[in-house]
Amino acid sequence: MTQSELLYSDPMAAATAAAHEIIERTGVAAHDIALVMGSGWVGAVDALGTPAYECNAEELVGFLPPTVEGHSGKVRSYIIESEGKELRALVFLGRTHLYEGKGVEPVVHSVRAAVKAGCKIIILTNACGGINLKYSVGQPVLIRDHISLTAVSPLSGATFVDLTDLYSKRIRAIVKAEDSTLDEGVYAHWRGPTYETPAEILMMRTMGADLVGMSTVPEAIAAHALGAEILGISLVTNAAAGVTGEKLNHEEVIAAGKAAAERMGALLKRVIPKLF
Ligand code: 8IG
Repeated sequence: MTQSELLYSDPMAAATAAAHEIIERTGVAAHDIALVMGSGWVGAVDALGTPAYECNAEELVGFLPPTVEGHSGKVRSYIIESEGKELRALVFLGRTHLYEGKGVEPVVHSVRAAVKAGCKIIILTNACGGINLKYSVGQPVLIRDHISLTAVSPLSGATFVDLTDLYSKRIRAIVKAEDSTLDEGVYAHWRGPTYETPAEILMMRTMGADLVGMSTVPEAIAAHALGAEILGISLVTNAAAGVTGEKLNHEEVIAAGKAAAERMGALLKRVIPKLF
């Protein structure tokens, strides 16, 4: 069986195989936390220092080559030392999205591998559109809850997982204690690759969504189902369709992300030791 066949026929076995490769390559028996860095967030990892290990994701079982600009497809291992603690962080630079059309298995493969490699907490970052009129471009927002508009779940079978506290209240409280300016919002998951129409954004706002993006939700569900605690942080990099009358483009996304990356990287470095 090829690696790709294993990913689709037995995704958990593929995740376990990737985790064993990570353990072997890094020499770390159990990582503590994983971070998935979305569009524009790659600069935030500079604050974590120099990685102890790095490889291209596609060298590991079940990972696809990257397809989107700004998603470099690297896996890194960091040592985070603070307050007398020494933590191991697994960092994924870039992710696979539903809009790539390869199904949900590759989308959630990294977080499953991370949990299998020991991670108890998963930090999911993304760039998104702001639906709530109070947000400005470049503002990071903690995800409080989500609305899945894709009808896609990474789970199948009779796995009735409770999602009441999907985005950990405990972790959100710790992060907000560190930075009281951080707001919280509801993230709507849109398959893409098209952005929304203005009418769809009005629908989402009416439903109670504050943010809209094309990632994070399947990963949060898959990691939570395996028992991990989740923190989601969205960087508002554009006003959603119809909010300002401007058209949306990918360059705007990359530029706004870079500007906020430094501040968020420093925040993550301070916060991570406080989570354990
Ligand atoms: I960055 O406005 C980013 N990602 N669906 N809509 C959706 N995804 C996004 C948007 C947006 N901005």
